Amino acid sequence: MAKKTQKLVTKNQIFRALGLTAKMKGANCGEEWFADSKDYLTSVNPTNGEVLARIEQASSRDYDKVMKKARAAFLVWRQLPAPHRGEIVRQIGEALRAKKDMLGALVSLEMGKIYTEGLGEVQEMIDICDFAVGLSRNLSGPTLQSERPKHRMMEQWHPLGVVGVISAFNFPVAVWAWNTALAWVCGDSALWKPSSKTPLCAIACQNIANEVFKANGLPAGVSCVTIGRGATIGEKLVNDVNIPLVSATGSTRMGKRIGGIVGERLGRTILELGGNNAIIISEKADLTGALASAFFGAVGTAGQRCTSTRRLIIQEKVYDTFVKKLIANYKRVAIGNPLDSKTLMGPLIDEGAVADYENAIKAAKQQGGKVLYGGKVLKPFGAATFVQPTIIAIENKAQIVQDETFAPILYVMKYKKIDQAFKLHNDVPQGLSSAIYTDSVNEGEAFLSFLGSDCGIANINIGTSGAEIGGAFGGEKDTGGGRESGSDSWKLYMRRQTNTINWGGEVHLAQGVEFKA
Ligand code: UN1
Repeated sequence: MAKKTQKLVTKNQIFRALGLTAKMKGANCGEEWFADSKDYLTSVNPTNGEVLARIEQASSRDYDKVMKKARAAFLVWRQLPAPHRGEIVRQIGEALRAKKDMLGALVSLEMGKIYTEGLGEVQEMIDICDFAVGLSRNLSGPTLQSERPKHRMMEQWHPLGVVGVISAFNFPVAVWAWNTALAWVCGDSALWKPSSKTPLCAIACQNIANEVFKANGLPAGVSCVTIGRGATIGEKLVNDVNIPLVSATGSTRMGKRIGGIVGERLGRTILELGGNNAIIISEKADLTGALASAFFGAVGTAGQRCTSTRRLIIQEKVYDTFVKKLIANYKRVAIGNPLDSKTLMGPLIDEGAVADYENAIKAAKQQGGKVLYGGKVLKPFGAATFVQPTIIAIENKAQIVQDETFAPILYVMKYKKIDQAFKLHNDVPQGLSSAIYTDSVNEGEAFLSFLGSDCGIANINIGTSGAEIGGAFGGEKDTGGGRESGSDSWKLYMRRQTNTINWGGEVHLAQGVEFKA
C-alpha cells in the first residue's frame, strides 16, 4: 500500500487555481453561475469520503434559461468563419496547457484516477483542441460529377445547432472536450450535463472555456453547462427538440433509453456505451508486451474505462506461464491516494461501485469461476472505496462475464485454435475495443478482417484501452454504434447539404425525363 511520503498537491491549491469554492451553483452559460433549485449535490473525494463542495443543482427553469442563451449564441457563433472558431478552440487548448497540472490533479481528487492518468486525460483535451483547430480549415465536402450537361454537384457541411453532451464520471473532462472542440469548430453551441459524481471537474472546465470566450468578446452561451438530476435536467435535454444531436457516454441501459427518446423525435445521437473488451494472447505472441498491455488495460483507472480490458483469451500452451506472471504483477500494485506518484491504483468512484465489484465476484464464483488473485475490499483511508485488482478464471458464457462490471475484475480463459478465440471474443453483447497479441501476420490480419473482431476498435500488439484522439472512437452492438473524437466524426456535428448547380442555362431533368408542354 502506498503511504503518504511526498508533499501532495492540496485541495486548496487545486480549488484556487481552477476557480472552485466550497459552495457553488450548477448552471452557467458564460456569465455568472446560477441555480434556483434548493436541491444540493455534494462532490465527494472517493479516496477518503471527504465532502469537497456543495453545489446547488440546476432546476428545470435554470435549464430553460441556459437553453435560451445557447440557442441565441448559436445564431451568432455560426456566422464566424470556421477558422476563426478554430482560433478560439486553439486558445482553449492553450488555456488547458496552462492549467494541465491542476486540472489533472482535480480529476484525481474528484474521480480517483491516478495523477499520471489525470494528466493524460487533460492531454486528450489538448490534443482534440489541436485536432479541431486543423479541422476548422478543412470541414470539406466533395465535388461530384453531374449526369446533366453544364451542371455541377457538391456537398457542403453547415452548423447543426445546440449539441447536448451527457458525460460519465470516468472521463470527467476529456469526453466534454472531444465533443465540444468538434462542435465549436463546426459552428454549434454546446450544452453539457456532466455526471453528478464529478461536478467540480465540469465547473473547472466551464471556467476555463468562459475566460477564453469572454476575452474574445463572444456572446455567452456557446459553452453551457447544467449540473443537475438525470430526472430533471437529463430528461429535459434528451426530450428537447431544440437539441438536434445528443452525444451520450454511459451505460448501455442509459443509452438504450436515450436512443429511444431522441430517435422518437428523429434527433441524432452519438452513443458511446459499455464495453467488454478482450485481448487474445496467441502462443505466437511477445508475452512481455502482452503482459504490459493486459496489466495496464485491466488495472489502469481501477478498471473504470469503457475500454478497460475485461477478458483475456489465452492460448492454452502459454496460459499458465502468462497468468502466473500477471499475478506477480498484480501483487506489486500499490493501492492508495491517487495523487501520490507511487500509487498505481486509486479508489473506485463510490461505495456503490464497490458493491458492484463484490456482487460480480460472488456471481462469478457461483457461476463456476475461480478467484486466482484479489477479491477483497480495502479501507486504507477509512472509506470502503478501495478494492484489490482481481483475476478470475471462468468460462466466457458465464452470465457475469457477459455483463460489463465497472471494476478491476479480469476474466481469464483458454483457447486451443485461433478460430475458437475469435468466436469467444465476439460472443458478448458489447463491441467497443479489442486486441490480439501475436507475431503471426495471418492471425493479426484475420483478427482485423470481417471474420475477426466485431468491435469498433481492433488492435494488434497493443492493448484495448488508451486510444488516441485521432481515431474515431466508439463501438458496435450494445456499445451503441456512435463515433466521437477523431477521423471524420465531426460530420455528426454538422448538417450535410447536397447542391446541384446549373451553369449552362438549359433545364435538363435527371434520369432523362422529358416534361414539355
Ligand atoms: C471512456 O472510457 O469512456 O481509449 C473513454 C481510452 C481513452 C478514452 C476512454 N482514450 O481508454
